[in-house]
Order: sequence, then C-alpha cells, then structure tokens
Amino acid sequence: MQNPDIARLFDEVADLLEIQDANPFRVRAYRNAARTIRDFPDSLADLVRAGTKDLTDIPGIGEDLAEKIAAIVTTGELPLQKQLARKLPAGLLDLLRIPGLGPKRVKLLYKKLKVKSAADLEKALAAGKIQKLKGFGPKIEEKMRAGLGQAQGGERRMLLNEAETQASAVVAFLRAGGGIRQIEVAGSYRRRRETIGDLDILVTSASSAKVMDRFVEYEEVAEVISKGETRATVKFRSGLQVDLRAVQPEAYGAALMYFTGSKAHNIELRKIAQERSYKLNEYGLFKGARRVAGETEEEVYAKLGLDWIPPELREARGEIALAREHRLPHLVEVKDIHGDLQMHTSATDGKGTIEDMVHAARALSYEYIAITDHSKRVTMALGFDAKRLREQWRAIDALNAQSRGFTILKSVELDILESGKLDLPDDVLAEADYVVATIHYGLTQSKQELTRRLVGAAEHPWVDTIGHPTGRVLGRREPYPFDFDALCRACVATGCLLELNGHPERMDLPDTLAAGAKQHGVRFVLSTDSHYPGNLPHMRYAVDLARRAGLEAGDILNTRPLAEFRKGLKRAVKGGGGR
Ligand code: DGT
Ligand code: CA
Ligand code: CA
Ligand code: ZN
Repeated sequence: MQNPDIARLFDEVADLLEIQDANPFRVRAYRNAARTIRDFPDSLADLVRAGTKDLTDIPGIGEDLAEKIAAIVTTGELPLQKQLARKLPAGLLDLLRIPGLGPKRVKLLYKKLKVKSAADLEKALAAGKIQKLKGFGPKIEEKMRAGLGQAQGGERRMLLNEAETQASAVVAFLRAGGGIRQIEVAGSYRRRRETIGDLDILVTSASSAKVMDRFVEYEEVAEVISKGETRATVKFRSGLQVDLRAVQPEAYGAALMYFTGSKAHNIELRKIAQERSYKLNEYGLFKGARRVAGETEEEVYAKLGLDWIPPELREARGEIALAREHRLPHLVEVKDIHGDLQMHTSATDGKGTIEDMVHAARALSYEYIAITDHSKRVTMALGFDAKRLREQWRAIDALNAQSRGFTILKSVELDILESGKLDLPDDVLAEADYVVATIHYGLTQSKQELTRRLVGAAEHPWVDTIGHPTGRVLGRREPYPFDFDALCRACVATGCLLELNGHPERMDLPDTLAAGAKQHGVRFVLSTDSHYPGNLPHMRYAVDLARRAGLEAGDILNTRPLAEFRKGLKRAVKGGGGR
C-alpha cells in the first residue's frame, strides 16, 4: 500500500458521502485527508510498520485519521469505505471516473434518471434525457459522451508521481532478485508524460524466465494477465497495468526505442529507415537479414542520420527534423535550478514552517525560495490580508538577516478576483520581492472574462508571474477557457513570466502550451507549489514539463543566481521604481 493507494480510499469515501448527501464538512474532511496523504513525502505504510513514529505527530493527521491509516496498511481496506459502498449500486463509482461527472452530477443522474452504470448513462444520453435535467447543458453532455468512450476503452491514467512510486518500487524488487543486467521503464513514463496509461519495463538477463517468475510474485500484483518466458503482464492493486519484457542485449537499444515510443515518433523513424532501405523494429535496424544496429539507442539514431533524441521530445512534434539538422535544444536539467518559486506554509494550507521550507531548500542546494502563501480570497486556506502578510514578511526579514548564502523572497500567491481586480492593494504588492498571481474562483466565467482577468494581471506592474495558468487539475478539472495567445502577447509586452507548476496534480502549463508560449518569446519560472517541505523535490516534475516543451535553461528565470533573477523580474525593469 503506497500513499496514493491510501489517499484513493479516502477520496472514495468523500465521493460516496457526497453522493449520499452527507454533511459537506465531513466530505471536505475526507478530501483534505486524501490530499494530506497524497502530498506526504514518506511512505505511511513504512511508518506504521516500523511503529516508531506516532502518526498524529504528522501535521494534518489527527487521531481518527491515524487509526484509519493504520487499519488500511494492516488490512488493505477501509471498513467505512466498504460500508458506504454497500449502500449504493456498484456501477455508480465507475460513473465517477468518467470525465465531466463528479459526485454532484452522479447523484442527480441516479436520483432523477435511475442511472446506475455506464450502460445506463449511454442509454440516457441516446434517449436525449440528459439535456432535460437542470444543470446539464450541451457542453457537459458532449464531455460525458467523450468521457464515456474513454472509460469504455479502459482508459484510466495514473499521475506521473504515483506511477513513479510504483515503478521505483517494482524495479528495486526485481533488481533485488539478482541476475538483471539492464532494466529500464520505457513508454510514456520514460517520456515523462504527466499521466501514465501503463508501465512498460524492459530487462536484459541471462535468466529471463526467473525474472518473470519473481515479477508475478511481487506483493502489489493483484492479477496475472499473461506470463511467458520472456514476457509477462500483470495488474497491480492500484489498478496499474505493468508489462515486463526481456530482450536480447544486442537488441536492447532498439527495443528501448520501440517501447519508449511515442507511437507517432516510431512511425516517423520507420519511414526514415525505409527511405534508407533499412528495416526498423524492436529487434534492431536491419539491412536485409543483417542487424546493423540495435545494442544502443545512440547507434540506431546515428545510422538513421539523427542525433540521439531525449525521450521527453519523442512525440513527433518536429524533433526528428531538429535531430537531423543537429539543432535539438539543450534541455533544462534539475541541477540548473537555483530556487523554487511557489510553496505554502502552515500559515495557510501548507504543513511546515518557513524554517522547515528553508531547510528542505538548502538540502537541494538552492540559493533562494519564495514563500507564496494564499491571499485572503482563499478563505478555505485562511489566506492572508495585508496585515498578516506584512507580519509574515517581517518574520522573513528577521530570518534573512541571520542567514548567509540563502534568501527567502517575500511573496504571495495573489488571487485574481472574479472582477479582475487583485486581492491585495498595490502598496502591499510593491513591497514584495516577487508576486505570483493565480485564479481559483470564477472558473465558469466566459472565455472573454477569464482572458481579461489573466491579461489584466499580466499587465499589472506588480505581478511578476501568472501561476498555474490554465487552472487544470489532472483527472478532475479541465483548463478554464481563455485566449492563450492573448496572454502570451501580454507577457511578452510586459515581461510577465509564466509558471510551470510541477505539482503532480497540476502540471500547468501543459507541455504543448508551454512550447507555444516559447514561440511567442515568453519566459518562464519553474515551481513545485509544495505543501510539505518534503515536496520540494517535485521540482523534477516541473523540469519534466519544461523538457517536454523543449525549454532550455535560458528560457527559465530561476536557473539564474539570485541577483540576476531579481534583475529579470518585471518589477526590477518596469515596476514604478519600487526599490
Ligand atoms: P500510455 O501507456 O498510454 O501512457 O502510453 P505509451 O506511450 O506508454 O503507450 P503503450 O504502453 O501503449 O506502448 C508503449 C510504446 O510501445 C509506445 O509508446 C510505442 C510502442 N508501440 C505500441 N504500439 C505500437 C504500434 O502499434 N506501433 C508502433 N510503431 N509502436 C507501438
Ligand atoms: Ca505505457
Ligand atoms: Ca504498454
Ligand atoms: Zn494556487
């Protein structure tokens, strides 16, 4: 049981409660619990098993939650979840997984139309019954249709960080069995997509059959779908499907290329091979029956006249032409990052003090961080008014005065209000070192209104960055509608930055939009939006996004040392002589 598995059970409890009209505070408590657990950096199962730490010592975890976590870890299930699920038809929970359908809508569909399953929903859609329900417009109907198609195609994707937890653990387990020469997780995981359909693991080993035997014995395996001497497919308890293939060492590079994909990238490569009268497949690059390359990726790309292409770029979005012309970007790396520009403390909805965050940041050899607690509009998180924010800033001044070689930037995650106004007055914002403006409310406004809010914020003299610009939450919330090009133009004109938020549930900007923004000439910052000190290493995911967008260190302001970082901010260049 990994943290995401535990969190999923709490989310299900919240969903079930919401469908059953439970007290909204109770629903919120379980949602918060799920989030706390999902964000928690250490394995709760390990902590429970070790028995050395009282779970209630962990911020955000009280008696009740601690007991439930211990029960889940020891028994694999949560009795409350079972009990709630028994009261409802089994298909109802599957409906929740259809994009466009949350607990509120599922409840309505069930109560008004007796929709109990995906099949019922399909019938209701076909009969035109959905349109007649209050609160179900044609847009939602369209989304449900598309979502239904996806759900029936078995499309259920896992967040990259959850997949990473699972992947690292199974790879470590396989290695510990011995006899493995090479092992790598290929597929969308290696391309660092923000969500993963299934894991594709490749190994070379002198005793493949033994590796397969060990694999199906792994404790997370809930079902063995198929098993042979060189290939096995299983399903984990979390629902994640995992393929393991053993290949010959001479073919390892070719197999790694093939199973890394993407499919579209592979198809382009095969065409290039054909043009040069080669044949390319997962066993190698062949001239007639002779293998001319296959042991490493580099040699296969080279024989095709291409530079080696980083997996993050293999999406058939122009990278092959760049590789041919030796013009691939020099992608940004984690070690290029000098600081983290979005994080929360226990003063709002985070779970650590400023000092805790500094400690974690220093461990990553950062030079600076911005503490970006929420502004007051986010009442749920006890967002700051001007007075409380200034108090925090005084505390930061005091900490900075004592510390050498590390700077805490006085900052705020500033809400862009429904009216387009900012949540704090200009004189306060002028005193900040850095301001990241974001939208959390009024997400159902029109495209024009949302665009006006974002562009207005980008043009504001004291807004340095637009944070999590599209507002998407993976698997839960689509981006709000807005004119992205208009935002990019405003950013270029004013020097406003766009954030690549590496919170695993956000990953916002999406890669294709970030690539588009770069074309406009926009510059970026990378951040983690950490809510725990232990989340700061999530910078890796922001870097993954940036790399998929083809960004180099020069595109990203927080790859610069502090002095240069400050000079690159809009407030230093244009901001009314603020400092
Ligand atoms: P996922 O699992 O949906 O997140 O995405 P991928 O990219 O991991 O896709 P998956 O697991 O279906 O297949 C892994 C790789 O295998 C894929 O990226 C490319 C390769 N592959 C799969 N099917 C085909 C195919 O029909 N043709 C070619 N050329 N390659 C394929
Ligand atoms: Ca895959
Ligand atoms: Ca696969
Ligand atoms: Zn936010």
